[in-house]
Amino acid sequence: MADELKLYTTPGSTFAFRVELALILKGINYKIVEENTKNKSVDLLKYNPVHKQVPVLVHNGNPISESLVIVEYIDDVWKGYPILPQDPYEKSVVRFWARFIDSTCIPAIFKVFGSNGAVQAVAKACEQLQVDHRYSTGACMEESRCGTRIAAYYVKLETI
Ligand SMILES: N[C@@H](CCC(=O)N[C@@H](CS)C(=O)NCC(=O)O)C(=O)O
Repeated sequence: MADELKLYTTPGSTFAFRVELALILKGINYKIVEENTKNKSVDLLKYNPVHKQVPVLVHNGNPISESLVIVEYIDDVWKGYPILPQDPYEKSVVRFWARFIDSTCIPAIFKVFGSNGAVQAVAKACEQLQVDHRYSTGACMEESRCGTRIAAYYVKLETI
């Protein structure tokens, strides 16, 4: 029986886009279920009762939440086009930076969006992005650098 994959998303969600990118890289077919985050469906609340957020990937009826967890799930189930390195140490480095970006860079950038360019918010985002630029190394980090440069462009810290 073919796999049934449904991705609960909302327009413009960068977290859901991260999951779509993984599915596209692996060449996997999936259906999109578009959510209105101001009026969430019963299914979304059932599938992600803890955070009540998109993205949620439902694979043959099993829901998986949190974009980084979903990307790792996809990488574990479909072996073609590996996303994470196989070497345990290299894998831990990628996980470290992915969590760093989610826990520090993204919140700092979101604060800039809501701050009308307030100096303190811009300075904080700049500091977090520079940490990423300074310490992330290796080929697998190119993606992260590229992501942070695009983010820096959007918050007008850098020109591309
Ligand atoms: N840590 C979550 C963040 C997901 C997230 O922030 N989703 C937003 C859309 S981009 C959402 O569902 N917002 C609605 C809400 O929080 O009520 C992940 O990585 O999946």
